[in-house]
Amino acid sequence: MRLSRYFLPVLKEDPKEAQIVSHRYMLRAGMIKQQAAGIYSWLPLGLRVLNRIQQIVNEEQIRAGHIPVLMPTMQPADLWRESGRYDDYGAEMLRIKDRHERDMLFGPTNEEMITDIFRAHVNSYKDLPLTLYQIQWKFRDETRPRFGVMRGREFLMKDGYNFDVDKASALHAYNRHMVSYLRTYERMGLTAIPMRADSGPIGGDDTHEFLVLANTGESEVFYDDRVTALKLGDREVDFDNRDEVLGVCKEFTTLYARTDETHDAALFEQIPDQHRKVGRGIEVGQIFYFGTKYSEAMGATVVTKDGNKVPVEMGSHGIGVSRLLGAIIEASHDEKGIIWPEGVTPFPVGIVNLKQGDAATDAACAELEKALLKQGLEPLYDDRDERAGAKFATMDLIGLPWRITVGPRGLANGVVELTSRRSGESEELTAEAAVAKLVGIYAAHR
Ligand code: 5CA
Repeated sequence: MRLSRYFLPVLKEDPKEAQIVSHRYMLRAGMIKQQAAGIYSWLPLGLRVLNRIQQIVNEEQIRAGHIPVLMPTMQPADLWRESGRYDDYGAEMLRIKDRHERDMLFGPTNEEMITDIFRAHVNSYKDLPLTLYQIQWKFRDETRPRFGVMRGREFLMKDGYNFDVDKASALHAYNRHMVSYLRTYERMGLTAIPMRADSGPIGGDDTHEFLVLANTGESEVFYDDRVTALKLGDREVDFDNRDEVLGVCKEFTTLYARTDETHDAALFEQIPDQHRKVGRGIEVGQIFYFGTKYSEAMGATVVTKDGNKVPVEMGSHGIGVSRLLGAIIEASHDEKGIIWPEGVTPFPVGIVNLKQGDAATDAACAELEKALLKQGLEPLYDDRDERAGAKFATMDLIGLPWRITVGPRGLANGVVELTSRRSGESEELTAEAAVAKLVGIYAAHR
């Protein structure tokens, strides 16, 4: 992509409505535009990151054996009357009447609808276990939408639902989600800590939230700081092996880590002083086990091996896909702008041409662009007729993790400059060596 032809409406001034750094940078970098309170358009750069995040979520769900579906955003109220939540959900639910005066709503979550799909098509233990998930827009008429995509009214969520024949199998599904989420967030360059939480309007007795530590987070968190050092890494987990999956969950949930909703002061005091921490966190996901809450109310049953008809065991599992952009920026930025982790960056590398219009420099940039494209690394090439300082400032603001700077002086010596956004360090090397180095770096992320 050439910047001269792209749509990157960068703002020079800090937008005054933005109270936190991620919101400020998303507006300044031309990633989103607000259309109403808590409702945003996704501009090209923001959409690229949103798509990367969705891709990672999809890959990790499929790795865990979960199956994608897509349900509508609009739902009939009658489904929610069956579960009893139509009255319970309150003012957060956006209620709409169609032209026939039928009660509809913009879905805030999909337990009822997925249960309806299940009961229409599945009735035997032989078809279980089954986990269906989607990535779809949700609407919650939040009292205080704020911080940009962090607390939106319309927001993108991955919501997954497991169906199992008994409680032990459903708890395995819960654990499987926990492990798949750990890997999902790590691939995005995040440390997200599973914390025991409260189940709120979804219901049920087992639930964990995943929190990214950040002082702008909306939740107060209490934890043993040794949890922040735990990493799943690229170890292979057999998602069908219940003991192995449970083992990973135990590894990540044994140290104390809770939100204020479930905080236990007595337990907390037992943590050694130097590891006992109170902080704030951004909730980027939550998993729930709620058993037969919805299946019983809505008549979703299966026949077991012994021929008994039982309500199916369920849980639901969410990831805040659009919120993740905010969380990643809160966790990874400096005073110049965003620093995207390689896993989610909108472009893997930027090219800065220091002397636009100079035939040799233009040709070297075009050739570099071609070589990168050939390796599947689409660069954002700043080919505008601008000062070097302005080009660097744009690159720093939009946060591509790598930049290649091409100028006549370097070319005279046969080199370009490769700069890391994170460390600020540069090295001079041939264009071929720069491409090879980036190929190596991104091999671990794609
Ligand atoms: N049905 C369950 C799981 S599928 C559910 O709705 N869970 S939830 O309420 O915890 O939402 C899942 C995730 O969506 C949250 O962890 C959070 O990351 C994200 N989320 C929730 N509300 C908002 C919002 N107003 N703006 C942006 N993201 C949100």
